Amino acid sequence: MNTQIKIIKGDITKVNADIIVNAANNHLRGGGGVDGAIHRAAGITIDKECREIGHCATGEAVITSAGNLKAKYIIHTVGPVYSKNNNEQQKLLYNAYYNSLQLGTGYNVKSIVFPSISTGIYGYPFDEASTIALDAINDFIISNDCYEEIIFVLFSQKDYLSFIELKNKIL
Ligand code: AR6
Repeated sequence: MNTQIKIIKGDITKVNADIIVNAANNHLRGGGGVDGAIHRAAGITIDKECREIGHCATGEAVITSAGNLKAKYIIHTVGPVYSKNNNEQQKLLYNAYYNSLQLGTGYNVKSIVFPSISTGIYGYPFDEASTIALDAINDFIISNDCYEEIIFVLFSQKDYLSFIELKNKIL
């Protein structure tokens, strides 16, 4: 099976996919940005599941049901807070994507959608973060073909156009 990489613009809570990935915080408490939007749309059962799990280390991923969303699952991953020239952070951002993809393979799903992790409140420069995201996805699909579709959803027109340009360069 060939995995398609799709890039769309819009609100992740409206995207049709089996798994929605959330850019969460270590305590799994719904925050602002995409995390807040996902928790609001999914409803209170997700808050409860997240409280039971309790914690997610940066670069790791955990899974819950998707509550009121159309998706089957939400994978909550935590990206790093940006600071300049930090190799460890690059690796943690890479891991956030890779570990989310890996975790989803155990759930008999065909599609997964990512937001642009760490590029909002956590301050990662968009192009740098997107390059890491594309590298992680590329590495993953070389040895795994369980997803029919890996989707990126970008919130702004500017991010959407930049991401397409980077994808054309990298993949
Ligand atoms: N759909 C798609 N993308 C969105 C949406 C949406 N509804 N809303 C925002 N974005 P951020 P982070 C984009 O800040 O940097 C939370 O408080 C946004 O434009 O949501 O990883 C958590 O609890 C940006 O490009 O995530 C953590 O504390 C991208 O999503 C912290 O923020 C990521 O922005 C995580 O910060």
